[in-house]
Amino acid sequence: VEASIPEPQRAAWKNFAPKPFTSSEEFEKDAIRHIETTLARSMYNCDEGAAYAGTALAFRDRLVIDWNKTQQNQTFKDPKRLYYLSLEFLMGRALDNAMLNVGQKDTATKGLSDMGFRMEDIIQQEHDAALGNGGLGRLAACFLDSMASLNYPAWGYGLRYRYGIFKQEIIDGYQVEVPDYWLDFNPWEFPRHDITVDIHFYGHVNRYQDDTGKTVCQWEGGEIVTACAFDVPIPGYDTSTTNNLRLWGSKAASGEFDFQKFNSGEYESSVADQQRAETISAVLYPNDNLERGKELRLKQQYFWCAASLFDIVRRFKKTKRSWSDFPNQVAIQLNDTHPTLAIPELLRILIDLEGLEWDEAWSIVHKTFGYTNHTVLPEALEKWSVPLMQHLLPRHLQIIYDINFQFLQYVERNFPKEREMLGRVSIIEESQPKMVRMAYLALIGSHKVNGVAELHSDLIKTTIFKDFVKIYGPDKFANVTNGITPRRWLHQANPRLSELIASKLGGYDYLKDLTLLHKLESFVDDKAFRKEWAEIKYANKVRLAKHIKETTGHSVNPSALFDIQVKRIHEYKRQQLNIFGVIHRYLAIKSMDAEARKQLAPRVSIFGGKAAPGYWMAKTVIHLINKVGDVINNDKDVGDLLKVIFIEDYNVSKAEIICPASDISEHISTAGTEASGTSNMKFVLNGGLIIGTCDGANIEITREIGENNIFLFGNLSEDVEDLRHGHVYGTYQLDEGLASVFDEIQKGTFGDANAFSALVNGIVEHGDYYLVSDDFNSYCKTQDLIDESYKNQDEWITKCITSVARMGFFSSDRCIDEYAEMIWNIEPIQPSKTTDGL
Ligand code: NBG
Repeated sequence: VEASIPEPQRAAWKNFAPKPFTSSEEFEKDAIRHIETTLARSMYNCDEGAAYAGTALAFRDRLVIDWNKTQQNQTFKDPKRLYYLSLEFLMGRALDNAMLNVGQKDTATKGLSDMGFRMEDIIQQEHDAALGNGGLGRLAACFLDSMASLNYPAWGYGLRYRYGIFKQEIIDGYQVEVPDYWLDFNPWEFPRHDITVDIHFYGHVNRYQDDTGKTVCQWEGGEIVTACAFDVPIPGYDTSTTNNLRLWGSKAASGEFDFQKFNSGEYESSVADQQRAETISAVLYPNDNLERGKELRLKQQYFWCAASLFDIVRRFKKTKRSWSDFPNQVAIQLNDTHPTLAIPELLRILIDLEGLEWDEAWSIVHKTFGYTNHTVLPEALEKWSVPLMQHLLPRHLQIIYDINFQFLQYVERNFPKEREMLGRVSIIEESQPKMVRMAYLALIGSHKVNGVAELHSDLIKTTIFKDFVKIYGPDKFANVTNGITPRRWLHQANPRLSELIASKLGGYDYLKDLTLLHKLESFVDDKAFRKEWAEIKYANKVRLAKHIKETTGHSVNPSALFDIQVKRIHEYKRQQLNIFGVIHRYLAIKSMDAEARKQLAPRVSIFGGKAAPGYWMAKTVIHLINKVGDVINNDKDVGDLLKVIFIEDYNVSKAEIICPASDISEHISTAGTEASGTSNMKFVLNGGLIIGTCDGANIEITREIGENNIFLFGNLSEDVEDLRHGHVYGTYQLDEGLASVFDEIQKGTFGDANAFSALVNGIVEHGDYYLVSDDFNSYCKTQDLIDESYKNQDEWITKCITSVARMGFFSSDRCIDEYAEMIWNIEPIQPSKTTDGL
């Protein structure tokens, strides 16, 4: 490798390769140079925005040096790499994370202060990179952080949406969506104008026999759109490893066709073609746990899969290895079914373009892919109509039929007495129109399928994939319980707590091995430690109260119990249960005498989260929360005893303020519906307790921290089905407490009752699918228990400290090690020590 570099070039690099700053003066020099020369601003117009840009660019310089080195080191050592295909990466802000991961935040804080700026204000200038909806996208972002921090050779592949998840405004209590154009100034991406891939859509397949008599398929006609690479550096914590996240943007192919149109005066239509091409990567679909089968979404999926695979194959081919080595060099993880087309696409490349036989190609493909399932909700399982797929991807549909044919033959051979199973497990659903079941395709094309928490991984084996356990045996299925990165979710979001923990544990090693937190248990009785712990929680609540004041105008008392539910609004997550509970509490307070009121811990119920723009029921829930807030917050008789706050536009950077400030957070999905949840982990890691159902990762959190440290309630997942069957209109009894809540709503206490009738009727008349009434009493009683517990602050703090000490398992580092060992078969590679990356 080295020999290929001409001597003069090597000498020049040796002398003049840029060196990262090491002191606050050097940082200032870099930042000011960028403000002057990259931004063309002077001392006279260096506002906070410019100071942010200068700081970001100075850190970017640092990252790029490590990034180049890492890539060079990986090219040189050529280890097996992992490619994480995800349609969502919910990254949030990058600057604070970059500063902390490279360990130079203090240097920059000092430098900025010398320049007259406060670090907190500068960090706020950055726009969130919000290329995701919720947990699935944020998980992908945590995974990138862990993969880099653990020195795994890994890449992320995604789409570069021009518009991320919409911004939410609350107007008159209703959600209003505003586009999120986030790319005005984005120093964290590098357009790679030289890395492009032409992506083919539509057309037809020409099948013929070549000279040797072999059947050949050629995909012809249709249109081409070009994918351009945009690279984002992902710095690891306390390592120079800096991995790559490659996002694809779409643009019109600069083929002759357009040029001819342009020359012949069809300017408008040539521009229209261009816009049509750019539409592919224009916008993130704003649905969480819901699929709607839109053609543009399928185009996005293929565009991104095809570009990523071309890139992966190109990199592999450079090493001149034989194809059978492909699975030894490449692991591809499918984040949900969104990238499932990568399976037929790799088969197409191997068979149609590289001339491999089916069996050899299939064996390569099958060893290469792993598939993570993130939901069992039927409305979220992707299916694409056969006619649509035939139209857009004719060759892929043929390949899918071929896969299905081989698979069904296998099933028939092995289970000759169970012919009725064939229809159930077929990739093609025999409906009108026929549909391609993407989860089945992903499962059949992968060597491992995993769920994201124990209960969920068990459930997929007994529900949606039951037949497949029989066909393939249980070893094809695995569990990898989700985790979160402690760098962002503790160190960055809660710097004081992180520092306090470090002071007890003798340093920050626990950020690299979160299980070290267990040593905190020996300090649980340490008076000074407990005092400081409580002070930090209080300060974090003051910080959130300030945010609430600034954004909603409401003053909340930081000494009150902060009860928080922030996540996407969804019926299965049951924000409706929470707000009905709030109304119930309100009615109880109204009926209490002065003495009883004195006994009650004041409470602030805090909500946040977006509803998909077309999800009417979810929007109704937001409306109800805001209307209930209007009434309660203005009821002088209630005062500080109860406040209801809806935080607008919940996103990653707000979560960083919110998670450290909870006393209680709510994770109250109908049992069996929330695959894992990850904010539950964030809240506990920041010293808050949980009220939750026996669902998703709540179960493992309970096992780790102990059942005395969590407030569980509600029916269990094994009982859900029977309870639903029992909900026959006219025969079943609504919970009494809930009935009184509904009466109040119907009286018009919270405005026009008709506005909320769908919500109420969904429970009273339409079967209460999410078991709100069944769980209501247990929920309210558990909330009362929380009031009691909170009064004993001594015990409460003990619970909090103990819980944090036992959260080590939930680091995303542990997940990534599990994936690496069990599914990807990859090893970390040590970063190179030399400057040229060799
Ligand atoms: C979500 C689940 C969450 C889980 C995340 C990450 C989808 C399809 N699923 O419970 O609802 O924590 O995935 O695994 O978005």
